[in-house]
Amino acid sequence: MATAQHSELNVEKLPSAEGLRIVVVVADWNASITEGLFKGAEAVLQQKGCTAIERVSVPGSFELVFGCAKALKTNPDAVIALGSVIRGETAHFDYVCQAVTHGIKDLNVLGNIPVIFGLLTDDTQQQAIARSGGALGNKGAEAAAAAIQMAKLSI
Ligand code: DLZ
Repeated sequence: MATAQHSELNVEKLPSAEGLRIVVVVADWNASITEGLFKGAEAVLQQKGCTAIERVSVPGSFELVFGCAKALKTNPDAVIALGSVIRGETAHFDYVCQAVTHGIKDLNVLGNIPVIFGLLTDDTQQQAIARSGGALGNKGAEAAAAAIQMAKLSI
């Protein structure tokens, strides 16, 4: 199980995002959580000078992979997937989490544009609140930082 850790997000140290076009695909399920994730991502992108942030909505986290695949066809510099899956009483949680994880991994392996994994997979709503702008930071902000770093990756 992941321990409750506050990440070391240092926005100052990130490269500039000026000139980048970033598509952010956001799931509507658990909307108050995913809105917090989007706000965190948007703030970091704007702080680093990105003026081309495009937001796309999908119904739930399961649809993030399709949304990201479509976004990739528009040739952005990076795509960020933001969703929140909260464990319920059935195995549905595991199936959705695995499908999204593998789907986004496949998009990264098969393509040449980074797709960032900003999916919260929590046992409770309190855990999701803590990670979407609460006591444990904002995983959307961290996803945006990863997107900038990966878009600027030079090898
Ligand atoms: C159906 C469902 C359930 C039970 N829970 C969540 C959730 O916690 N987070 C989320 O993003 N989506 C959930 N969904 C919706 C599925 O992701 C998907 O949208 C539907 O199964 C339709 O394909």
